[in-house]
Amino acid sequence: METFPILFIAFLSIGCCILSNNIVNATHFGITRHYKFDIKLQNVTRLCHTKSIVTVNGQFPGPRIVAREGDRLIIKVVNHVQNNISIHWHGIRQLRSGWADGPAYITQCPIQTGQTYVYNFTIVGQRGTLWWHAHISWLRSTLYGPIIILPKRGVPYPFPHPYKEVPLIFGEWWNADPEAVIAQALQTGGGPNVSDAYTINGLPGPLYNCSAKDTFKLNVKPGKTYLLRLINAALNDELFFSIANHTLTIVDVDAVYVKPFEADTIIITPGQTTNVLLKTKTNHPNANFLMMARPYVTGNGTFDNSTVAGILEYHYPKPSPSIKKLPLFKPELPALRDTSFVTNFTNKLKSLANSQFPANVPKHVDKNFFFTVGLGTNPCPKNQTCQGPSNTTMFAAAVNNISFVMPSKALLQAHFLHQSQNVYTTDFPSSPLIPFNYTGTPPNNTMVIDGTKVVVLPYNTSVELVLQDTSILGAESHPLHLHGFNFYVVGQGFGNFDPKKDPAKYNLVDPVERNTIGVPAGGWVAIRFLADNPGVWFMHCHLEVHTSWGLKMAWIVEDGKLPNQKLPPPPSDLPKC
Ligand SMILES: *[C@@H]1O[C@H](CO)[C@@H](O)[C@H](O)[C@H]1NC(C)=O
Ligand SMILES: *[C@@H]1O[C@H](CO)[C@@H](O)[C@H](O)[C@H]1NC(C)=O
Ligand SMILES: *[C@@H]1O[C@H](CO)[C@@H](O)[C@H](O)[C@H]1NC(C)=O
Ligand SMILES: *[C@@H]1O[C@H](CO)[C@@H](O)[C@H](O)[C@H]1NC(C)=O
Ligand SMILES: *[C@@H]1O[C@H](CO)[C@@H](O)[C@H](O)[C@H]1NC(C)=O
Ligand SMILES: *[C@@H]1O[C@H](CO)[C@@H](O)[C@H](O)[C@H]1NC(C)=O
Ligand SMILES: *[C@@H]1O[C@H](CO)[C@@H](O)[C@H](O)[C@H]1NC(C)=O
Ligand SMILES: *[C@@H]1O[C@H](CO)[C@@H](O)[C@H](O)[C@H]1NC(C)=O
Ligand SMILES: *[C@@H]1O[C@H](CO)[C@@H](O)[C@H](O)[C@H]1NC(C)=O
Ligand SMILES: *[C@@H]1O[C@H](CO)[C@@H](O)[C@H](O)[C@H]1NC(C)=O
Ligand SMILES: *[C@@H]1O[C@H](CO)[C@@H](O)[C@H](O)[C@H]1NC(C)=O
Ligand SMILES: *[C@@H]1O[C@H](CO)[C@@H](O)[C@H](O)[C@H]1NC(C)=O
Ligand SMILES: [Cu+2]
Repeated sequence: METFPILFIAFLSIGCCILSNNIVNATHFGITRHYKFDIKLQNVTRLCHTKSIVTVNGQFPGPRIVAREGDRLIIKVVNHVQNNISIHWHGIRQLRSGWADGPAYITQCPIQTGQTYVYNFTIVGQRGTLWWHAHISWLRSTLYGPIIILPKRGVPYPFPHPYKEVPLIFGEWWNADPEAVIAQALQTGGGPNVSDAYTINGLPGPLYNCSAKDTFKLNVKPGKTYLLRLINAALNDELFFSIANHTLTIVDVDAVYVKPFEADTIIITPGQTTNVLLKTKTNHPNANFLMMARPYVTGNGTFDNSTVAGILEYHYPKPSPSIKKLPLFKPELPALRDTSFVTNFTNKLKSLANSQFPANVPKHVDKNFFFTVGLGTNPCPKNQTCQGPSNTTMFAAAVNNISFVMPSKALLQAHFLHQSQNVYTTDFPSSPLIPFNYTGTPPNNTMVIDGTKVVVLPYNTSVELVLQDTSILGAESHPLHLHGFNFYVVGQGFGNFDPKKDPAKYNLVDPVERNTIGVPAGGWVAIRFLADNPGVWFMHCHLEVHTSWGLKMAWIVEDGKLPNQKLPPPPSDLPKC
């Protein structure tokens, strides 16, 4: 069996996370890789605050999963903590393995204290970077880690082979317990307390008080190409990222290759991944360079306006100059609300669309959907004073004004066993019940409808979905994530989607293919996908606060007629509730 020489040391503050480079030769096809995830508490100190956090195997961030396209992963998760747990393999297509997808109460009941569940799935037709994270409440704030998918053995990257590969995973750190933060917000109806820091590989870096020793350092040699695997695991913030005096070449997003292009800064929403090539300077620069990330902001709410920094250090031959005495350069990041930068960047993302990596964009559409996404309100309980937009309302969020209520039984079991009664209804509206000027003056009534509603799709339905932001309580960008599929982003724009004019402008040739897309603030995005994967598939905003408020729904894709078009029965250890 092939093993990867991966060095992973939890809490290592320097130079962690370099992947071996000589692992892409010889022959290989589809082997099984076993991992064990022990969910347990670990004391961790950041920003001079020590707290006990929920981790996988005591590591923060969690362990990396490294596999090749075609491999099977068997991951045994054992829950040793008091919280209910479930783990999602974000972006993995889970073809006919929906029981392993992970969102709590959607595809499985949570793994309760003392219980074990084995996630079992294969990686089909994907190569790049994905990630795993807890998919229940806000536990993903500390339960997350990279999934590195190498091409099949002997298959090269469609770009120069990098000298080293390094995952960079952005996170969000609270000095308080994030579970208490979201519980308090849901109780008061107000916005949750914002985080205290952003992190790179768990480390906030030198721009925070009491944090300089917790700085991610990337030690590089001159004249080499490094592949950085960027993952935004932050809970509530889209991020700009840049490295001083270095240009990045974007080559892959959400585990799909893209036409390479260069940029000094990238934008990455929660849920997205981006592989970039970093070419180091030919000669020793006699300088150090900060890499920094800070938020792109669109909404009206408060946010964590801080900056995480790591350091790019060149490796000097001995006798080396004192690293500390070298000048330190800082990158220029776009302004917090620089939407034009974001639009410009996202417009450059295109599929390779060649014979080896075709863009299989659905050319015809069987079913059109138009979903508004945005905020709204629920009434404050009668005996309470709330902290929502007014003291009589609580914040809510919705898709087509339906704010999703988590069921107490998992949807997938209910669907599979034909026991949907009292769990979900199939009347999710395919367009808004009451049309309005979505990006104009909002309607007076901002109340949402609470319910557990789904859309049912026959097997192999070709779907077009337009996601339209609303200005209710302020226009805001929403990174929508679809489980179980990649989709093609065929169009986007600002204002209200115009079904007469906008489809004519669609890109059906080389649109980017991905699993998470930022719906532009005050705008829309059109995506297409083929519903070729039977199961129940969650779709939600990847800003965790919006998900908590109900910006989520599910698609049920029915079985097809052929045996290989049906969802197999659940594994025997599937958790119960
Ligand atoms: C964390 O620290 C507390 C207080 O010092 C201690 O009681 C506890 O055993 C520690 N937990 C772990 C998992 O090390
Ligand atoms: C994983 O799933 C495959 C295909 O269903 C099955 O053959 C295999 O036995 C499973 N392995 C484990 C450890 O559950
Ligand atoms: C949120 O912030 C407020 C104001 O600083 C504080 O009183 C409250 O305890 C915080 N809530 C949590 C759960 O930390
Ligand atoms: C880095 O960029 C700054 C600003 O563009 C420039 O002044 C400086 O000379 C550069 N430094 C190096 C070492 O490339
Ligand atoms: C965010 O911080 C930057 C400097 O770090 C400051 O210029 C800006 O005014 C702050 N913005 C907000 C909205 O707090
Ligand atoms: C958009 O990108 C192009 C090409 O890189 C550049 O020339 C232009 O200045 C960019 N515009 C904005 C608003 O960033
Ligand atoms: C409000 O009333 C409900 C039901 O009567 C009760 O369960 C809840 O604890 C009360 N909340 C407050 C804040 O008093
Ligand atoms: C709620 O807000 C209204 C008007 O904004 C105000 O008159 C009222 O006193 C507030 N109630 C409480 C309990 O704060
Ligand atoms: C919607 O509102 C916007 C902003 O107020 C306005 O420019 C636009 O004309 C309105 N559209 C329609 C169809 O009323
Ligand atoms: C909505 O509110 C505006 C002013 O706040 C008012 O003029 C209008 O009549 C209201 N519309 C409805 C349908 O209540
Ligand atoms: C949100 O902010 C925009 C400007 O940034 C403002 O026009 C709008 O009134 C605000 N909406 C709410 C609900 O606060
Ligand atoms: C854990 O999940 C079970 C099954 O849904 C539920 O009954 C229980 O209340 C949950 N426990 C906690 C601590 O959330
Ligand atoms: Cu959102």
